[in-house]
Amino acid sequence: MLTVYSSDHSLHHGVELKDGAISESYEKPLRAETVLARVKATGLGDVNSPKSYAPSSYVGAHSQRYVDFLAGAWREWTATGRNCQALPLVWPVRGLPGNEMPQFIDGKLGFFSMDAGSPINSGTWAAVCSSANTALTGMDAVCDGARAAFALCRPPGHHAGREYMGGYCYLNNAAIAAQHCIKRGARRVAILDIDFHHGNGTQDIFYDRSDVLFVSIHGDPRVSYPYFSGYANERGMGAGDGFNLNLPLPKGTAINEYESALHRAGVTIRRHACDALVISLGVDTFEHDPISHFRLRTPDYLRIGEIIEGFDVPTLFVMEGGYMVDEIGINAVNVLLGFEGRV
Ligand code: SP5
Ligand code: ZN
Repeated sequence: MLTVYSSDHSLHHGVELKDGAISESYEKPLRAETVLARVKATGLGDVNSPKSYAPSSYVGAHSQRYVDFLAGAWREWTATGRNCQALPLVWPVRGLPGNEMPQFIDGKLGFFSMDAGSPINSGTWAAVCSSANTALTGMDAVCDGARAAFALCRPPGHHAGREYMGGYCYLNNAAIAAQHCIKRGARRVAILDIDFHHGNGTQDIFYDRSDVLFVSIHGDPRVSYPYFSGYANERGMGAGDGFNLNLPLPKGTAINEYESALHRAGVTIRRHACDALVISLGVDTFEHDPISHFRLRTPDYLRIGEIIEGFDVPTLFVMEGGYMVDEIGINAVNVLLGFEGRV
């Protein structure tokens, strides 16, 4: 299958608050390079660069003012005399009115974020655009008739909501691709999120819509990030009621229980009778992932790909998380090889 990849991802390299100190983020450039190396080593198929798309292509999944914020954040931050990474430090939580967009960058950072996991530096916007364009290019291939394509996106996207960044994410690549597919004439799209973490951003974007079904398999939010969404009783609202399915699983989940959840997801996805399927492909479900709690093993990812192929829908794979850098390439590409029947 076709892989879409841009080296522009490396323009973004973030920091992270960990154990009371700032350190290099788990979400680092080497991740994407490791996956690309594996794509080439296995002969998965051609590797193309993304086409360029206007930032207006990101509006729909996101609001115009949020896209404007991301595009201008670094300039506004450095205009205050600072040259370090920009991080939010105050948030409009329950009890604070929080409805008014602040005019100053420090306030905007909090207004447009869910956590301090998405730092902004000089290359962040360029990298974020290349990541979204990678997903859009992959979706164009699928809309043009490909059975499947792989968007090797970095930074990831599924924690980014309509108006907020967080969890290493800025633009929601999977949601932008799904929206693009609808814009190109698809009547129904499904997004299946198999990253370890709940895809809260994707849920947020499509929560009140019936055309884009969202299904997520993830660590129980009572004990896993992002903590404040991902419960089974979140089923959508208004026209979207019944078009959001969360399948939280306990710490320590291994392939048997995981496969059952995947089959449940498949039943709902088939019922949606969609024109295209987007897979938010995180491999932080791996047994040795440094920040997660599932116990999937390397061969399990082949099986996951086989099962997804059985859903029988044109499929765009969009790279999300996965932080065991030594294995991330093997595990992510195993899903794709499994899909192609190369097991
Ligand atoms: C795209 C994606 O996978 N984002 C994940 C963001 C997770 N951010 C919070 C990480 C907190 C990790 N703390 C666990 C420490 C284990 N030693
Ligand atoms: Zn994740």
